[in-house]
Amino acid sequence: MATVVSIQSAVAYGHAGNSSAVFPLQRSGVDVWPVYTVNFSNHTGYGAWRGPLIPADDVSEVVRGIDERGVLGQVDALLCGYQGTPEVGRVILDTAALIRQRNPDAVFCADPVMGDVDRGFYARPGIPEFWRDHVVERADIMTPNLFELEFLTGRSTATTADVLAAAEALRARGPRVVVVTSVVGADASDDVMRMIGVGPDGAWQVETPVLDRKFTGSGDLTTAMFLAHWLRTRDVGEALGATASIVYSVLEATTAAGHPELRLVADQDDIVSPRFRFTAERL
Ligand code: PXL
Repeated sequence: MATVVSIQSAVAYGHAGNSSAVFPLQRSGVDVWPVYTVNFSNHTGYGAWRGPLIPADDVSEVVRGIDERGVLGQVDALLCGYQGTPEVGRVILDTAALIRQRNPDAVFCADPVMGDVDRGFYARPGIPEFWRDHVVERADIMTPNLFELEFLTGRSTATTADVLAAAEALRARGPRVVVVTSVVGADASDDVMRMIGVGPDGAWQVETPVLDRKFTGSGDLTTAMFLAHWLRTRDVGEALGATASIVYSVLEATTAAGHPELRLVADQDDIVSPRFRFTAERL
């Protein structure tokens, strides 16, 4: 069984950050040690929310407490996403270094959550630059959406070749594996959504139908599932296919239920045996 430390937000209502990642990881057989960065009522996509950002020193104390149990060497991966402040970003980088010290084989999987084509940048000022200037060079796996990939690399991505070139440019700066999510359009049909994964053994893509609504927390679910299946298979194509199958199935169930938040609990069987199956193809 894999073990993951996941440093992300908590929301009481709904599913984003750790509230979107922890249960699906557990349901996939991954032991998760969640560390929280904010304690919000709901995700920020609602435009209003309440509850505190957790100060960086407090986040750091929680990690230190885990280390004092002498167990960080058991950790296979550190997962991180939405960051409330750049100070918490520094704690995440320190944690990545500490885990690597305790287990040199551990991987650091970072989802550079900062914005998307619909909302633009929603991370607080300084966060996008922190990702670009400090996290990219330290991460082993990164899962930007197309909007985030363009910011991180300063490239525009009108075609599949552009997406691949940008993903390779990001890989050249650090991460061994880059998974680009929410690839719509470019030179493919407008009714498919693609994920494109690039790793040491080449590039892969997987296509799913576009669902006619927006979701929050789906990126957090995607990164968590990719990490779970990457740890299981160490194969970009396999992990991409499994991830697309699970995420599309959950989003389809959420859409059918007309629910504003991901149907992760009601639809949990799709995490283990998704009703819809997609396979990645080589690019
Ligand atoms: O899905 C990313 C995310 C995570 N955590 C919180 C958020 C969001 C996106 O809006 O608001 C608290």
